Amino acid sequence: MMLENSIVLITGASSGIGAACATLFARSGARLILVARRQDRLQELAGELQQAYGTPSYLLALDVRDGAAVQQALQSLPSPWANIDILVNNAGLSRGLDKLHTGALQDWEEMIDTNLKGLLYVTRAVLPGMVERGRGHVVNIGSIAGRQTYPGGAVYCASKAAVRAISEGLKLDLLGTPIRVTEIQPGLVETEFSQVRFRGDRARAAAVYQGLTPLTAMDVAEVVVFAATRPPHVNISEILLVPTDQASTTLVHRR
Ligand code: NDP
Ligand code: 8X3
Repeated sequence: MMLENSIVLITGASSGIGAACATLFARSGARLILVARRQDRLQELAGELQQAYGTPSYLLALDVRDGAAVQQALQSLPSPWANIDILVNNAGLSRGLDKLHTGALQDWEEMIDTNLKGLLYVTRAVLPGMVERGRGHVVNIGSIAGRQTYPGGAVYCASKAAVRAISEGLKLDLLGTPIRVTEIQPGLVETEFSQVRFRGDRARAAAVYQGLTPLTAMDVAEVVVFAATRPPHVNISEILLVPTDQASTTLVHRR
């Protein structure tokens, strides 16, 4: 599969794994639709990619939790941008690490609304065009947390288990079409993820990765691009990638 001039929509492109995906797809000659709430970050990234690779980008400052806004924005894409070839559903977050019986309802809603409902809204808006055109690939960023639950992570893990179920369901529903579905399940990746989880507590966030070598956002983006560049008859359904220092969600090796 050649990526030259493909249109790739990436949610959560303002940071971490999404920004790394944008960079690698840009390097491969794709055109990008970059989605996130922080428009200034998207503008900065788009400028860098334009300068480095001549990549054209279309920016959507969008909260994926807002189903109506997602539908409206994706239905009214200008025609050069309307035929999306690859959708990377990456926007997501965790909030807190509380026991379920002391967890904050607002944190649960934010995780479920973003990681699960947001992914559904974007997919629902993009997929009919792919089916109609007989061409497309949906890449969902799940997590090792969708396979193994860890203490204090029940709701985040549930939201990622849902991403796994939705990815499986999509593959079933799209059988008979050429549309491919991939779920990438990373372990620990050092991004802004833990800073968001701990609401800006940098010391607590840094401690998550202390003494081990985590994955980088680029490590994950390379796997996304690998999946997207297989021949059309090959569907990479799921990939679990973890740091060598991580054996499970709860077992890591720290030096
Ligand atoms: P970052 O915090 O660095 O990036 C998260 C991205 O999601 C940001 O671009 C953010 O943009 C976007 N986002 C969050 N909420 C919304 C929203 N409501 N609407 C639109 N965009 C939103 O974290 P990562 O890069 O690590 O996370 C990316 C994905 O990878 C997530 O789904 C996460 O669950 C998953 N993951 C992360 C792992 C890790 O260890 N880091 C491991 C496994 C999976 P903005 O705030 O500008 O809207
Ligand atoms: C993010 C990885 O283990 O911090 O999905 O939940 S973990």
